[in-house]
Amino acid sequence: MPASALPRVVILGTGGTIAAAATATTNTTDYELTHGIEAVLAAVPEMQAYARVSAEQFVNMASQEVDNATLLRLALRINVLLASDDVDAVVVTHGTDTMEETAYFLNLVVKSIKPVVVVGAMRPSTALSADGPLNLINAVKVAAAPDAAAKGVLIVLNDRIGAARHMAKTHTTATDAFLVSEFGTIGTVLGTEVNFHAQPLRAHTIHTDFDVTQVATLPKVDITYGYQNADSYMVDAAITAGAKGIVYAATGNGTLSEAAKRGAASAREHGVVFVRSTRVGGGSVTHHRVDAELDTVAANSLNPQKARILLSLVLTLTSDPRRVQTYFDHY
Ligand code: DAS
Repeated sequence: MPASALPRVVILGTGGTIAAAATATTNTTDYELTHGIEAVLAAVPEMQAYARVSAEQFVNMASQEVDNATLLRLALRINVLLASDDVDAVVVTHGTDTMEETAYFLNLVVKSIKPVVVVGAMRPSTALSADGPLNLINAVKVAAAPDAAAKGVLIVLNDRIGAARHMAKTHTTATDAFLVSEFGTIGTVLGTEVNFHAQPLRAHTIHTDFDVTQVATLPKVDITYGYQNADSYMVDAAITAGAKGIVYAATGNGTLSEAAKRGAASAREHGVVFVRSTRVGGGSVTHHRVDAELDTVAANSLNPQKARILLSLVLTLTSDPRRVQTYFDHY
C-alpha cells in the first residue's frame, strides 16, 4: 500500500514504563521516566510501514499519578482528534499500573467508532527483551486495522488485544501481566497478522450515556477494602472527605460484614452511593437482598478500580441507587 494511502494514526504519549530507562540492561524493575514520545517512536521506525504516524506529548507521568483532570483532558483531546477527517485512529502510550482505569474511562466517553488503542510496557526501553517497541508497533497495527473500528477502546500488550471493559493488570512484573479472566481476549497480533475473534457486547463509545464535554470535574469516588477485622471507619473517612460514591472491595461475592453494613448504612444516610465490588479478582458480584435493605449496588463483573470509574461517570447523571444499578447492569 503506498504510504499516502496508509491510515493516519496519532500517538498521544502520557508516560509510563514504555518511556522509561534504567541504568543497566538487566535492570527491569527500577527505572526513571526519561523519554519523550518522539524518542519512544524513534525506536520503532518500522511502524511507518503500517500507518502515517504523528505524535503528541500529552503528559509525561507515571500512571499512578493520573488523576480525574488528566482523564477529562485526555478524553476531550481524543474526541477532537477523532472528529477530524485527517485522523483515522488514536494510540495512547500509558503506564500499565492504572492503564485499565484510563482505557475503561475512554471506552465510556470517546464519541467515535474509530479505533482507540492503549498500550504500555512492563519493561523499560533499556532492558534486554524490552517489550515496549513490539507492543507499540502492534498497537499501531491494530489501530490501522479496519476490523478494529467499532470495538470500543482496546488494550494491546504481549501480542494480545483486549477490550478495555475486561482487561486488567494481573501481575506486578511479568510481560503477560494483562489478562482477561473468563471473558477472554478479543484478538491477537502475530507478526503482521491482526486477528479479531470476538466483539465486545457491553455498551461503549458512541452507544453510552456519558458525555464529558461539559464536565469540569468528576464526582469524587473512593475505594475501601474488606478484610477480617475491618471496621466501618474507612467508609466514614471517605464520606467526611467528600466522597459522593464508595466502591467496597468486599470479600467473596460482594459479601458485606456487619461492619461493612454499618458503613453502607452511613453512606446512605449521607446520600453517598455504595457499590459492592469484590477483592476476589474474577467473576461477577450478583444482586443480593442487601441491595434493597441498604440501597447498595452490585458492581457486576467490574473490579473495584473500574467500578470506581463507572460510578464517577454515573454520578454525573444520577445518585439514585436503583438507577445506578441499571448502569452497572448495562456497562
Ligand atoms: N511506572 C508504572 C506506571 O507508570 C508502571 C508502568 O508504567 O508500567 O504505570
